[in-house]
Amino acid sequence: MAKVEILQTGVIPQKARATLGEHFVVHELAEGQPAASLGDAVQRIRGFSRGGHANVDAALIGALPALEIIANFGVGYDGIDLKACAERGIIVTNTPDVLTEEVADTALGLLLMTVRELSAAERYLRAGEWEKKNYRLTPATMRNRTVGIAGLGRIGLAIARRLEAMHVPVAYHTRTKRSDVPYRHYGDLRAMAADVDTLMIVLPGTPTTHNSVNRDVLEALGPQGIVINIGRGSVVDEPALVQALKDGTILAAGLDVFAHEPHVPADLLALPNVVLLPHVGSGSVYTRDAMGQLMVDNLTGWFKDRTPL
Ligand code: NAP
Ligand code: 8YV
Repeated sequence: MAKVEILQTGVIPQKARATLGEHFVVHELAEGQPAASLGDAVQRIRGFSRGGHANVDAALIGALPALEIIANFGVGYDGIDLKACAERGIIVTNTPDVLTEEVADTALGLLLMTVRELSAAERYLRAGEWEKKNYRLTPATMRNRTVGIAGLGRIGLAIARRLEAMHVPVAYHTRTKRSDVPYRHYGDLRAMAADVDTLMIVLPGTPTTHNSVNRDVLEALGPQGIVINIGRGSVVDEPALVQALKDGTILAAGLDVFAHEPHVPADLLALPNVVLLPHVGSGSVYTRDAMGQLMVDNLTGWFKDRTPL
């Protein structure tokens, strides 16, 4: 039987790329390259492997009349036009669970780096400064902090469990109160920010979360406030965050995600009270390979018997 033809766009691990090649005829499309450059193949492409946050808009979906499924490499599927998919009955799959613990580990690392200034302390040692004087005692500590987690889904919960082990009190904000956790629930993000001093953002990038961490929320968090964003850059009003870090509205921030990746505003780069990571939440070979395998399994499951995982 002839292999199904699929489109691959955006970065995925080499291993997943090779596995895709075993199952499918793979057409590669670079970001920004028009679908028309694929010639007749656009009529035959039935599946789509979407890596690296590549933009999948209505025009691209419309250019693929036989498309049945878009398999996303990643749990967050912002950047895929879901309305256009729904109108055509196109299935969209993602890669939850397999990255949950890795991203939670990264979130805790970023939190500790920010609160205890660990990256600044390391830069200090490497610069030979320790020979002259001890690194300063950090103004912040986890010992008297309460963490409000915005988004207590798979990853938020894995972060909460780690914080519990560290004896750090946890509260959370979601639209729906969970019945399976002991933490205090807030339906209102600002109200939670007013009651905690550390905001851990694990929200997806959607129209309803867009810029929801705004000046108002940052003011409620207060001058000892620390913001960690491991969710999506679009959730935070980035200019408002920069201003809040500059004028002491909050103390510090640790960011793995940004509004316009991979661009990081010069204002943020210049600030001493921010720790910046290049979106590495799930970025180990082990976890990215697990995500890649799940993405491939979603495609093969669909074309075998219409059951993506
Ligand atoms: P999930 O299980 O779907 O959890 C999402 C959580 O957000 C749920 O608790 C949901 O609760 C809450 N939520 C959604 N919309 C909301 C809104 N408008 N207001 C308040 N709460 C809202 O997803 P996950 O697996 O934990 O992943 C979360 C996100 O992390 C992903 O979407 C992705 O953007 C990001 N992520 C980042 C990295 C990285 O490398 N930095 C890696 C993986 C994932 P309710 O529905 O009850 O509101
Ligand atoms: C990305 C992520 O998938 O899963 C998500 O939502 O943000 C990450 O795991 C990763 O950066 C590869 O694009």
